[in-house]
Amino acid sequence: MVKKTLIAVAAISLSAMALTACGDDKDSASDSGGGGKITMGFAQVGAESGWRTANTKSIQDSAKDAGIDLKFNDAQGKQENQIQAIRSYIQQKVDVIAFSPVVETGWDAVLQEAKAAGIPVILTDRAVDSKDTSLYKTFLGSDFVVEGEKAGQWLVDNAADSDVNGDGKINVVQLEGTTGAAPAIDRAEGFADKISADPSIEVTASQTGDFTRDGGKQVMESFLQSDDSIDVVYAHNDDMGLGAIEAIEAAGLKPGTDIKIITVDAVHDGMQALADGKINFIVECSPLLGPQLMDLAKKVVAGEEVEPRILTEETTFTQDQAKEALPDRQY
Ligand code: GZL
Ligand code: ZN
Repeated sequence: MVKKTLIAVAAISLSAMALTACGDDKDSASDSGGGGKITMGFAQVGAESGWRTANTKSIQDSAKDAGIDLKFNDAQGKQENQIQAIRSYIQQKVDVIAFSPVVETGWDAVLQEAKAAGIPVILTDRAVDSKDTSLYKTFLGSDFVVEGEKAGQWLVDNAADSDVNGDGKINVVQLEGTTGAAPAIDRAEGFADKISADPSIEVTASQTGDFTRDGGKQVMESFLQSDDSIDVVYAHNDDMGLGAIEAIEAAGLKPGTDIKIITVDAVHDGMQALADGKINFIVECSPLLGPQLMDLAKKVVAGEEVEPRILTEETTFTQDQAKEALPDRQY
């Protein structure tokens, strides 16, 4: 009896070992490190705005929820740092690379290296100008031209109330995002396209505030010093709009009343300013790309086909809508 039991026990433990062994084979075959976990290398732009902070949180939280091992790098807004991070992910043989390109140009070489290493790349948030779309599996993010169009259309629809100084012209100053960044290029393009429908609306000054509050404040200070007939500020993100508010108030003017303000993002502080009447209209740009990114990563690593372009859902907010939405906002 004892002998039979011993043989049975040995057989069970042998098969159990075989299972874990082949399990290991699967792991080493998919080269995804211990326990079949996917490893993702993410190269982030930086921490320049409230939007970016919310975007980073969404990516980090979603990786945890998805059981994906995330290697994360903050490039402090420098393209060379992002390229370096991507190269290090290639050396570490991660299963998938994702990043938000700080500017549109200069990515082909490093993307070729990732392709040669057989590591799939997912673009999030911002686009690249590479003509060879085989260099990345998909681009998940907003349509920034549409965001600019929504901002411009609001101004056209509200032109009558926007000529604050009553001189018959709607004098707009524009706070641009980071020079060369897709959102800056596209939000300017969409806005200009829509306001061309009304010749009384004119962008009389335009300068980059680099998507930061301080940048927006400094540029707005210089605009106010050189022009006392500004009716409207169009800021490519809430943070520069919030900086402009500081400059407008320091000049003894009422933001949202003496000078209308239109921004993009709809992060908490922007929505609060909108609810308080200091901003007049916000076009939403959702930073919550994490969950979709992790789903895409699993599909791409499994070799499944994915859509080449995935647009994020987003809306717009007036003052009343901001008051209503604020309590439930995640960021
Ligand atoms: C847009 C994103 C922009 C935000 C800014 O998707 O790239 O960068 O609008 C952020 O707030 O800095
Ligand atoms: Zn005017």
